Amino acid sequence: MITIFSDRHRLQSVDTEFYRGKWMDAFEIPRRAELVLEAVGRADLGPVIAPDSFDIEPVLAVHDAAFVRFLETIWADWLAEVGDIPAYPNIWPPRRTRMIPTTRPGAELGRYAVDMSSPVLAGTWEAARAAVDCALTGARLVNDGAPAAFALCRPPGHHAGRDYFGGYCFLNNAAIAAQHFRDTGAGRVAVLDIDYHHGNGTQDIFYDRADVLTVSIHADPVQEYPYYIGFADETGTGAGQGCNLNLPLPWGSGFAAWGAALETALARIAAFAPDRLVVSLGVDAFEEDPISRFTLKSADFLEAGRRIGALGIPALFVLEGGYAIEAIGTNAVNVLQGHSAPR
Ligand code: OKP
Ligand code: ZN
Repeated sequence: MITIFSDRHRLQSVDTEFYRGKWMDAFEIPRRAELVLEAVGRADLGPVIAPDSFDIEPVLAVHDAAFVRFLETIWADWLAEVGDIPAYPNIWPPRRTRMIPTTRPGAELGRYAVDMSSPVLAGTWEAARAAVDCALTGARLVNDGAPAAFALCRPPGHHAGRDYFGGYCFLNNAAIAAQHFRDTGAGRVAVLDIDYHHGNGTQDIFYDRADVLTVSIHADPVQEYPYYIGFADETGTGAGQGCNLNLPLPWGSGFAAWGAALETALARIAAFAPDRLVVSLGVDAFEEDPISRFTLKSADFLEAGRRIGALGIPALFVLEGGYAIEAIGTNAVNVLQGHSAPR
């Protein structure tokens, strides 16, 4: 399996993040991607290539144009007004607000940001674009006949919606790849999100569509980020009714419950009979993950990969979360190796 990796991911790097009222050591750090890359090498998974450069069109196919313009330009505005420090919102718009454009970067950040976990830096736009390029290059490899490819994306993407960012995510790499599959001949595409956190951005992007099935296994949003969204009764709207499946599980869930949810997810995907599968590959359901509360073991990720592989659908894996530094590489590569294992 080919891995697509760009070292431009390092342009998104902070030492601390604001969490529960304190500045803590950041969880979403460049080292994560380097460790996954090392594990790919150790496992002899296959070649590692740099991404091709794609233009902005596939990004605009899923994200709002004004939001994309904001992401591209906000750093310059922040730098001019505030200086060379990470850019955070200083207000969020309340309900029933008119959302009139402002001249101030701190207010524009609040218009589009959902939380405090995703500061914009000098290199954020370039890093986010590089991650998109990795996903699109992987999609191209799958279109060219590869049974699977691994986009080693960082920053992650699945919390980025049509016109919002947060949860360490700026552009939705998996959704952009899924839409690209549609735009290059796939009639139906499924996105399976196995990250511990609900793939709210991906759900948002495809919620009213029948051509892209979105399925997510995640912690109950009553207890866990991103909260408010990801409940089992969210099944899609309009033409997309029935094309979103949420499988929330309570804190403490292990492979007994998680593996059963995966079976439900895979049965739904098989019934949908997609031409392409995008897997939002977060490995933060791991028992040692510092911000998560599921109890999967490293071997469970191998089994998950095997079961996904048994679908026999050409698949693009897109890295999302996973914060247990010592195990993230093993766990991500276990999914990929399970997927490639002969059956
Ligand atoms: C991104 B991905 C921990 C609290 C939660 C945001 C979590 C984003 C998870 N600092 N902050 O889905 O792994
Ligand atoms: Zn996550």
